[in-house]
Amino acid sequence: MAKPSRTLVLLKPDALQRGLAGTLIARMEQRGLKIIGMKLVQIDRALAARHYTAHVGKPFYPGLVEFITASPVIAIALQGENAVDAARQLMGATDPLKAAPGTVRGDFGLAIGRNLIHGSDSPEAAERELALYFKPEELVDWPRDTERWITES
Ligand code: IDP
Ligand code: MG
Repeated sequence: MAKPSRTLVLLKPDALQRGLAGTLIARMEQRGLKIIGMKLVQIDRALAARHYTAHVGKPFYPGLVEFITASPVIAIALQGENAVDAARQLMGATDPLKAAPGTVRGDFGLAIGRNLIHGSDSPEAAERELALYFKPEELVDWPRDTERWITES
């Protein structure tokens, strides 16, 4: 049985500007991932720097900060078996032109700097990133009545 894990997803400013938030949330629900936290957040430069600390100094970093701080994001905490991997698979490759059809980036994106969605890339990154957006009490570990129809646990 896979270990339940948590992950952080951000619907980036382009997703909200384009009116795709509901569509993208629906994809996560349909996949069976359980939402345990969600909020609208205006990311400031300080939070952007903490979130994207691994990318500081890269050529695309200044543009990335401009983009992610340009208008609000929706931060979503997901929980489920292999939540990190499932969310990454649902997002698709970083470059939308390399993302498979059926993924968010493959279906809705064209440009690497406008790729709609963020997902943590490991359980360790997920816990670090979740703490940037959510207080512990804002994450609700609720029992889902349909759980046995979605997982075998
Ligand atoms: P990921 O979002 O698929 O995990 P990362 O390599 O962690 O990809 O990069 C973080 C974000 O930085 C990407 O989602 C994208 O928005 C942006 N980014 C990464 N590489 C480039 C690039 O070469 N040009 C422009 N933006 C980039
Ligand atoms: Mg990443």
